[in-house]
Amino acid sequence: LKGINGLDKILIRDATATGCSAEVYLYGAHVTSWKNDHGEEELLFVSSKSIFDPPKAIRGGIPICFPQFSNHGTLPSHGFARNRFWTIDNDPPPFPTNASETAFVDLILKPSEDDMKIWPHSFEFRRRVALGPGGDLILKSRIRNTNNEGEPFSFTFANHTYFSVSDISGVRVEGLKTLDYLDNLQKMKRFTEHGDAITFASEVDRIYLSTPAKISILDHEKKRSFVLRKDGLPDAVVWNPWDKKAKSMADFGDDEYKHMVCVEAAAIEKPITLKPGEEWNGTLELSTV
Ligand code: TA6
Repeated sequence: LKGINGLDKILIRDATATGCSAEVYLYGAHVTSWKNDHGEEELLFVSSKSIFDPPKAIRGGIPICFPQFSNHGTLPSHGFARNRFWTIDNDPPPFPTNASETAFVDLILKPSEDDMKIWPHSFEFRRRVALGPGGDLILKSRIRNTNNEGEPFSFTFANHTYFSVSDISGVRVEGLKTLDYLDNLQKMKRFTEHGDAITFASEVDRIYLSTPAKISILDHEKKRSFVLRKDGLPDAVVWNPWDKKAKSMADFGDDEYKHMVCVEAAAIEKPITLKPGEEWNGTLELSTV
């Protein structure tokens, strides 16, 4: 399919249930829409001001941060996977076919010569976007060090998911109590979370460390929760830009911070190191209750 600005996108539909679907742009392997069987409404936030014009990343949906999260390293912020055109991976399914997946697409990214100039490591990054039972969204990442010999490489990673919420002031993130976090608004100083839930009354930009496999995001007004289930992704970033930072982003509406929250299944505190031939798997499953 042709998406915005003629960029290619793929729509996957749940052949069995009605209304469940997801769409992913080849640009960035970027998921920009997810609808499950709870009323077929759009569950992800994409900014109305997102420019869909490479090399700028799409604002919203689920950007992939690889091989570097944020500015923790020498690459551009969040690395370059979200700024590249991926291809459809027709090789033998890199992921065991799972009967519960009703529809999926497999995409693959390998570094270009230019990429090797800024990050001199050869890799294969395979990404499966799938729909599961009830229209759950399943995101599988498999990254392999394809250097035959030579050096291992290390990377940090995040599924930078923008969830659509009715009003950020009625949102609670649960499951992170007693955990340590690094506060990006205070020079990455380390704190411990004492609250039962994270609520929002100003900009929040934190990396929670060694988090549980399940995290919930409650939307009070909609009486609905997002549930994240993750494996291989120990950390979780919680971000809302609030008003001032929102105004500073050209591809983000001034008031849009009220209708989104990012909770990002990630691997940041302990970079992942792969020896030649080794691979890493990270899985994130999103559902609503
Ligand atoms: O995930 C939170 C964060 O690292 C924030 O610090 C903010 O920079 C956000 O990502 C968006 O980054 P981007 O490069 O997409 O504008």
